[in-house]
Amino acid sequence: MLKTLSLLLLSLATYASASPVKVQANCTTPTVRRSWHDMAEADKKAYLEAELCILKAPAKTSKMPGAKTRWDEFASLHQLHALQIHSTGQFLPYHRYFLHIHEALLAECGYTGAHPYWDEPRDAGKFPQSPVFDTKLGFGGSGSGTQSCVQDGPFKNLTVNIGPGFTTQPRCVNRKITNALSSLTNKAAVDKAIAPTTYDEAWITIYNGPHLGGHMALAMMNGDSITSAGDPLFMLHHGFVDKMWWDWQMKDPSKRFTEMGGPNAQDPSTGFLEFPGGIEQESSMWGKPTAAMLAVTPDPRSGDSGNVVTLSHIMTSLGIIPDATVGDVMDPAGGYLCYTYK
Ligand SMILES: [Cu+2]
Repeated sequence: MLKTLSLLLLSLATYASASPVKVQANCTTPTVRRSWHDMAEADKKAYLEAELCILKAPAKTSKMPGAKTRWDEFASLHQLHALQIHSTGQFLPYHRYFLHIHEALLAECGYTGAHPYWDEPRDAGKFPQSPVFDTKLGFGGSGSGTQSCVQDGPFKNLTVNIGPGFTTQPRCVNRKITNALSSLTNKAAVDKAIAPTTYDEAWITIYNGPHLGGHMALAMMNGDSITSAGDPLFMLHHGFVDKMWWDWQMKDPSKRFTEMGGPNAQDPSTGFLEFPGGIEQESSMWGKPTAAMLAVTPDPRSGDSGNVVTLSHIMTSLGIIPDATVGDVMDPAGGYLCYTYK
């Protein structure tokens, strides 16, 4: 009996060290994610201060190649996963998990409030006037110079060491607003993006619609699909993308909180949906992952039995927070996550 018990304890301990065990709590009081427009001034300040703290904090793990700061480690995750979380079925769940990793980093820096998003349709067609670009209570405006470095706001003169593409070189936080493209995130575009009745169609219409529209209008980190997460504004844009998925799910919750699909890695002949030519041709733009990057990049089929994303698919942050499955993040108020949108 004693022997059985100690064997059991031993196997539990082995299991725990091999894969961190998640605590599955109930979600009784979800945090409310609000658009930047509607956040209290004090919350905006606290949020921006925490972002600055992450950008300045030294790296904590040695896993992400080229990362010097905590922010670099986070941006690196997006770079390492780039060819499996864009133009694939993983796009929505991984970016939802990515925002959850961001929440953990914000908490390390003392911010435990709700994650913000940007209700882009409110500002579509007039992005430059958005409160998001405020120099004191926002992210600063459009950058200038050859690198489009932001010239004002909290993120001016800060360095990110991840990117461009699959390189790791120091560069400024940068973006360039093209207002003519900002109408791509208007209400009509959102309605169209969340109109499909199957996940297989919806992830594509959200991806190609307001998601890409916002990226093109903002050109964060030189418009780089691999490392645009280096600009803190990315989190607000992807908060909006996550809300589109949630709005789509809420039209038929009993079905759509469990509906998953799509390929778990890019088709090499297609590559990114936003660029023609496939992975090989695209790599002339941003290079290829280095051997050090490939060594820590997870298998895109992780947890799936084939090439299609399932609820068992395992997502990783390389140790920043425990791994999670796609099933864990399907419902934002399901217990693993605990938030709602207003
Ligand atoms: Cu992304």
